[in-house]
Amino acid sequence: MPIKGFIFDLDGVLTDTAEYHYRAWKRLADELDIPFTRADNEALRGISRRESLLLLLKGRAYPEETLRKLMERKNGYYLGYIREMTPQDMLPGARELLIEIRNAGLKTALGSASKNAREVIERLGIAELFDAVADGYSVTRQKPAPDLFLHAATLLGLSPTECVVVEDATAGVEAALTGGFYVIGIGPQERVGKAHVILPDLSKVRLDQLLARLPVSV
Ligand code: B16
Ligand code: MG
Repeated sequence: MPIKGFIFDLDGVLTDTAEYHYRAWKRLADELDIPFTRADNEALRGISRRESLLLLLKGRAYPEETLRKLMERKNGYYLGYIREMTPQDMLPGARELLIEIRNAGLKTALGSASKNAREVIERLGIAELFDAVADGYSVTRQKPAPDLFLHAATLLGLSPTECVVVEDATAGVEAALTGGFYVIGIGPQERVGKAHVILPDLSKVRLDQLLARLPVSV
């Protein structure tokens, strides 16, 4: 089946909000006196807010109400950081590829675990470049479950085998493969090695070359 649509992850693919997530989690961890490094933050890539908090707490138990307040506090810090985002914060080549895909008549969706995804794409000035948005509010089971990408494909009216998912996280690549999508992994082999195509980033990436590298049966 030919490719008819692309589903883009947000953080780590279109923009680098991982840095802001890191600063917000680090601030919370410092306040709680819990050690938290950039390496620890790497493990949170593509993981939901709640799962991220549980990883940060490293087994420390808190009542549900406290967990909710800690997530709220972290998100407040994060929102403060992303308020400074502008269209300049797109990662190299990402906007150009999105535009090229749309000009070719293919559909585009966002498939991000973030509950702040809509605000981020507004700030980046790319909200109009998506036919559909699937975000942290769209499904209950987060990556590595395939639900978010399956939801995005449904919104586009396409089947998984007609879609390419572009992801930077191990959990996201796994989610897309489980869902039966073609996957482009952005980042190092050890992180996205299971994807069909692996790229360091989206700079200078051309749509026709990308499609030619996918194992699509026509
Ligand atoms: P929020 P993505 C993910 O975005 C981030 O990679 C991950 O670090 C974050 O915890 C998650 O969104 C939830 O974000 O706290 O804003 O709801 O990579 O799926 O675009
Ligand atoms: Mg990501």
